[in-house]
Amino acid sequence: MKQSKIVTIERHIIEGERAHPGASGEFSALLRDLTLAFKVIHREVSKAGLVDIIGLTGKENIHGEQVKKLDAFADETVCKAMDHTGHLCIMASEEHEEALNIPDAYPKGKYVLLYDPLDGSSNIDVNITIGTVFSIYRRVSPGGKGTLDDCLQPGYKQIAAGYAIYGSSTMLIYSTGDGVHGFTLDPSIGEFLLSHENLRVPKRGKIYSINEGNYRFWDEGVKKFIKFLQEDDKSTNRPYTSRYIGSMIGDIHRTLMYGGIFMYPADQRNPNGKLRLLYEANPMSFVMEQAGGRASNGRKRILDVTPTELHQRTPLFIGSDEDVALAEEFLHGKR
Ligand code: P6P
Repeated sequence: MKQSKIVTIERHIIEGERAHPGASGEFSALLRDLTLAFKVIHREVSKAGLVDIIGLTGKENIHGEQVKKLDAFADETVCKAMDHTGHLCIMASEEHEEALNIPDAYPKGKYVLLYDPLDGSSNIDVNITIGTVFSIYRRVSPGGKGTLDDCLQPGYKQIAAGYAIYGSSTMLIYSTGDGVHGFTLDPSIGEFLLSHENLRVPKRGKIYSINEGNYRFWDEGVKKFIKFLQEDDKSTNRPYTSRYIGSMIGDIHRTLMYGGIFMYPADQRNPNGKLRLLYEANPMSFVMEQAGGRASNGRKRILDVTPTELHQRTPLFIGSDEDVALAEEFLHGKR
């Protein structure tokens, strides 16, 4: 029987590094360190119901949201896995108001890590898919401790981005700019194994994903777009199906795999949208574009937005190229 090639993420990272002559190996080591954090978070998420780690910490994060125990655990796990490695000059977490300086005792590196430790955490207690999202940039400051400018770079400057998704299986989906690759964790050996090489999002899908409970707050263009997708017109592959988990990781991962569009628009309550540019929109947009998809804030490409603050929010329209382009036509009043 032909033994299928077992490709661990470590092997995939090293082979990717060899494709970039002159690569220092430091970037590969950074990615490997990050995958350790994902394995530790997977272990806690997979037994969350059995130990006293679901429920609330009694604290609020800077967004006024209740911090779940698993949120706090995931945040600390990523921070502790990365702060001493010498790869990073600074980090920023969706759970912390300020950027996270690398402790003085540790060497400073040439990379920047931005992360959302556990996106979708409001779903933890009901066993719905959640995930950890990350972005990696090269530093722009000259040396030593990193600065806020290192964190406030436009998304097209990302050199890698991806997410761990804790669902029916735990997967790691990431890109370093050479396409998107998916790895499935085999808990029996504790390795992420290549399971989805060169993921490509369909040019057009049949699924739209949005919280329809916000209908009354939407702009007219969004309302018209959703109504258009719901019309019965087989010649243009409509009506679409609606799917909404309420966990961005799950909704966008499904969109990546099946095609279609995920939307969290600005509305009368959230004039800048709800999702965070640095920790959610930028990394997911980098991955989606690398898979042949598209990501917009309704007016411009997400990755072209230059951030002005760590926790700024953005409207997000992300998924199949043709579906996002169609949404933009409705948003611009062209349809
Ligand atoms: P709503 C989860 O709290 C989250 O940040 C994203 O994961 C998700 O897409 C969104 O909020 C859901 O928001 O307003 O539809 O409940």
